[in-house]
Amino acid sequence: MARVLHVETPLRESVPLSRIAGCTVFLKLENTQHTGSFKIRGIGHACQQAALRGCKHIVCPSGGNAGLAAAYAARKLGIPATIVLPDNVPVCTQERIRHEGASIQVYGQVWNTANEAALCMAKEDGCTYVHPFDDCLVWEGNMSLVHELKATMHGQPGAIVLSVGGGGLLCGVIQGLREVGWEDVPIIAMETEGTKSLNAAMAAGKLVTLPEISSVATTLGAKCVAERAFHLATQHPVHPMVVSDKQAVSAVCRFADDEKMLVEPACGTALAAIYEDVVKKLQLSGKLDHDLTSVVVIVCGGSNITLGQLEIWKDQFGISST
Ligand code: PLV
Repeated sequence: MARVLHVETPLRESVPLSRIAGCTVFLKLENTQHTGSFKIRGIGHACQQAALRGCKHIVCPSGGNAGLAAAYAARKLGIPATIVLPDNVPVCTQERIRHEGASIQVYGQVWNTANEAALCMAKEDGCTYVHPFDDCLVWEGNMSLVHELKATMHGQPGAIVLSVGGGGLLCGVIQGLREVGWEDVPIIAMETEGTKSLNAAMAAGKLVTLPEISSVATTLGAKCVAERAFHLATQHPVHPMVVSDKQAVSAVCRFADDEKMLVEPACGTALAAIYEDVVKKLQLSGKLDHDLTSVVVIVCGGSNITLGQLEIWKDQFGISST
């Protein structure tokens, strides 16, 4: 019997963010998942299906959060797991993964290198390779988020804001919107300058592989988005937008002050759509309606953050405390 490994997350109206945006902002609090990010939805579903097919060992290459989700899912399903990480994943996340009972292998400086190593390891008999974003089971699992929105909201949102790494969340959200009949809800797809693989692909009209990843939003660091993410983004009203690392970190700080929650820069990247007036600018340029009923921000969460690390980034970017 398949078991659901994610929880239904709260949808909370944010007065501070609504005041900034000039319309009602709802926060879909994926940071409240057991493993601290939305990743458990898709990864949990993929691991479960692997277990049903008799998988003996899960191998997952990750920037941290997918690995944590895979380690949690594997523990719940009683399967051993190996999580393959690049060397920029902080100790705090590595420890959480180990505490879930998984073993860790560290390869290279970016997710793509860790992924190559994971693909080799997964050739062993009985191993199942779980991709963090480019897998139809992952998209299917991520769709549950939209079904929850449909069940909780009184009408369809005016727009949805989310971060894009490899585009697994984007795929799940677009597929979910189609399934609930909300296919005209625009998506604001946020990336940092150093991880802008979707922005680059949309500008070029084809998939683009970035020469390097350079951003504090490490979990958005996929050199190329999934083909399906690019394909869906050309069919759906998607506005790909970019913020700087400083803006992403500043959003993390302001969100902690406003909502008393600590998230990593990958999530700050989505929150910066409100804090840096990205939504307002899209309205002014006529790309989004002037009178948006509401905006839903997917607070994707993330474990790659500590108060100590935040202090270091604040110093690095010259962000003062409020
Ligand atoms: N993180 C993946 C890929 O990293 C991972 O292995 O953890 N927000 C957070 C907090 C994330 O952890 C991720 C992906 C994203 C957003 C982006 O999701 P995606 O890849 O589905 O677009 C390299």
